[in-house]
Amino acid sequence: MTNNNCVNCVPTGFPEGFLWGGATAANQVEGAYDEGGKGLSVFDVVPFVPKDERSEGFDLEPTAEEIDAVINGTSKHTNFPKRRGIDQYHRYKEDIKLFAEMGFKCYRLSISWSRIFPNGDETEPNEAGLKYYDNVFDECKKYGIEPLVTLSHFEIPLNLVVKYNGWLDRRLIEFFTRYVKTCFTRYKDKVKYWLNFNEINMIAMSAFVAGVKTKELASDVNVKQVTYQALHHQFIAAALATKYLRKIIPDAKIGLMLARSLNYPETCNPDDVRAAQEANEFNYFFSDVQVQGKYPNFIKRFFADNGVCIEKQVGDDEILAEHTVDFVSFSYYMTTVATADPKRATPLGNFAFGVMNPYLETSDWGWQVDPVGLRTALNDFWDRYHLPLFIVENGLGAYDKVEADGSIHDDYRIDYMRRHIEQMKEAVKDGVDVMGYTMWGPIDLVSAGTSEMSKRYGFIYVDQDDYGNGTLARSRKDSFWWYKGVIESNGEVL
Ligand code: BGP
Repeated sequence: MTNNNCVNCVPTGFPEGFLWGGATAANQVEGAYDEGGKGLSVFDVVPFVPKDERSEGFDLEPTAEEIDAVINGTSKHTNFPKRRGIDQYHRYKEDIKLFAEMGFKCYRLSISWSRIFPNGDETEPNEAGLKYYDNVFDECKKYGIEPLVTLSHFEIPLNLVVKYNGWLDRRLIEFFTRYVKTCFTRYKDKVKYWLNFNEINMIAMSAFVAGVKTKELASDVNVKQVTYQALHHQFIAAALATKYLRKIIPDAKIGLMLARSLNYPETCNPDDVRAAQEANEFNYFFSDVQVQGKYPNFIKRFFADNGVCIEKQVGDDEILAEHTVDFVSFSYYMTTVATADPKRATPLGNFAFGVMNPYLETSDWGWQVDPVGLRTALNDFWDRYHLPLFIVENGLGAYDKVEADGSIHDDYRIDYMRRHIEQMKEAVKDGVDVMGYTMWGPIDLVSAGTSEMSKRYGFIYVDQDDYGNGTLARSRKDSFWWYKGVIESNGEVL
């Protein structure tokens, strides 16, 4: 019970208007990679590689020859799952209707840049691409679902990769600015919540997500130099997106998006504690710049130690300082354990590096499940920034079994979600301002890291396998009904 005369009054649950929903990305759901005038995007050339042939960690980058071969149709690969997604391009009405049935207040989706500017560097947008998203937003509106739109979810037009080496080239700022202004102008009456770059810190794991072909660099080139130069261009572009949003849709809000990595020290050995602190600071670097409007001192030390010198132009500092974000959004899947002994650290999940935590369970894909860590991560963020927080990805990738009658009893998914939502609620009670929760993959989709369909996140099952076989029919898993109840009760019935 909240007593307004009492200094220690705390919220007892989720606020009214809390944005419950789910999140997807164009390249993982839309398919129709060459329809409606769309150009190729970077993930359209990433093939499916079976588990036993895959390298550990996050390595998606094809070589320049492989990209050429895909473009010329001479590639040895034939299975490119992100080209087909789950065919949402043709089925968005059915999918949004199912989201509405669960009671979604918000649907996070991305615009595919190469649907709007097929080559990325032309001056006029593609009307068919713009129209597609008009239809999608109208469909959301029909059910009172608020769209939350990511401008760039690892979806850089392939032409910008081939011709400019992606974000390494400063001209990308101009192209991106043209694209975001086009989107803001077109959708100003339909979209009030925007995100700039999905998991902007993923660039540190793979610069290819920003279109930079690191495999082609000469052996004496410092990959870190290239990576952080490309990132600098993204930071400027993100700040300019804020600037133009304020002009074009003054009542809209824009957030950054970070892959949140909370690092625990392996022991209380001060060296391990310091290793964890460094890892946490490194994670915060990507959000600090966008919230505080400048590069933090600790990263300048990191740059100096690693021979990185960011080339900036006159005015860059002012752009960063003047156009910071309105809210902080992040994905949360796992936590990591930092050690001072680099020999003991190994890749974990898509983006993490560290040692296994003996106190946590591990998913079928080796991701360590840590609901309490979500509460800690939320509190840490809040203490640092005092800006509204939005969990825009959280979920469990798992194998599902379809019973003879078509039902899917995914109690493991319900258990995962329940425990995370409980901890999110604890954070709300701690006084953290959380504006919403869009779990990842409300409908099964193609995995970002592995291009698998069999790694399923959804409340809605999609009949398709890793090779594109299946009817694409949608069906409700047990978790569908559970999440509906969660939203209906505003998080009271878990
Ligand atoms: C994040 C991405 C998403 C999503 C998710 C799950 O890194 O922003 O696009 O896919 O991770 O990862 P995966 O699909 O590899 O299981």
